[in-house]
Amino acid sequence: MARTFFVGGNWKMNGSIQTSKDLVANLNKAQLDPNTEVVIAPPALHLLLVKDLVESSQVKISAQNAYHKASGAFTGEISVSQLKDAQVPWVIIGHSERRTLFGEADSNVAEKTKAALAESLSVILCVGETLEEREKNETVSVVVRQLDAVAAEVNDWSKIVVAYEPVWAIGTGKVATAEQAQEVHAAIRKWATEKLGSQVAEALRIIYGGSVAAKNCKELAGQPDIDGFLVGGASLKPEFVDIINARL
Ligand code: G2H
Repeated sequence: MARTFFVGGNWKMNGSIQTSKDLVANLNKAQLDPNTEVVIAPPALHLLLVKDLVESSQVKISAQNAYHKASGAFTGEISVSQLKDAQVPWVIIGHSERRTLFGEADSNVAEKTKAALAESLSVILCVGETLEEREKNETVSVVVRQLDAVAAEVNDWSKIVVAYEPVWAIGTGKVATAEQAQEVHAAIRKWATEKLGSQVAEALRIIYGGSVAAKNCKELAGQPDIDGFLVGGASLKPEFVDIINARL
C-alpha cells in the first residue's frame, strides 16, 4: 500500500499575527497536490487563529510541543489534553531544538508521545544525530536509541510520522544528500520491521527535515523511503507550496 506523501511546516518561534495570516492566505489560494497531506505548526499563540483561517480540509494544524500531564501547576506549558480540547490534531514531539536547547531526554520524548497518543493526537516524532555523532559513525545507533525509547512506551504507531532530522542540517543550509537521507530512512524502516513488524513498517511515514527547500525537495522526494518533509525556514516562504507539490 502506497504511503501518503506528508509535508509539515514547522514555523518555530517566528512571525506575528499578521505574518501567520499571510502564510495561511498564501496556502488558501495555492494549488496543492491533492495527494499530499499538509500539516502546519504555527507558534502556540497563533494556533487557533490559523485553525480558523485555513480553508482546505487537506491542511491540518499542529502544535510544536506539548506537556504530558493533563493539567496542573506547570507554568508555561500546554497539555496534550488542551490540544485535544482545542481540536488541534497534531503535535511535534522531540524536535532537536527541544532536545538540545530545552534538555528533553529520550524518556521525556517517549512519555510525551505516549500521552499525545492517549488523547488521540497524531504525532510528528523527531529523531536525528548531531554532527559529532555522525562523524563518529553513530548515526544509526543514535536514531535507533531515540526510537527504542518511544517503542518502550508505545505500541500503536499508526498515528506517528517519524521525522528524521540530522541536527547538522537544521537551519544551516547544509541539506543531507538524497543518498545520505535515504540510507538513514532505510535504516529506520529496517528498525521498524524488526521492532514493530513488517506491516507497521511498510505503513510508517518517515519524513526528512533539515534545510529542505524548493531546489532540493524533488530529488529527496524521489527516494524510496522518503515519504515527505518537515520544513522549517522554507515553510515561511511561498516556496512551501513547491515543496508540498514536490511529487507533481
Ligand atoms: C528542521 C527543519 C524543520 P529547517 O528543524 O523542523 O527546519 O528546514 O529550517 O532546517
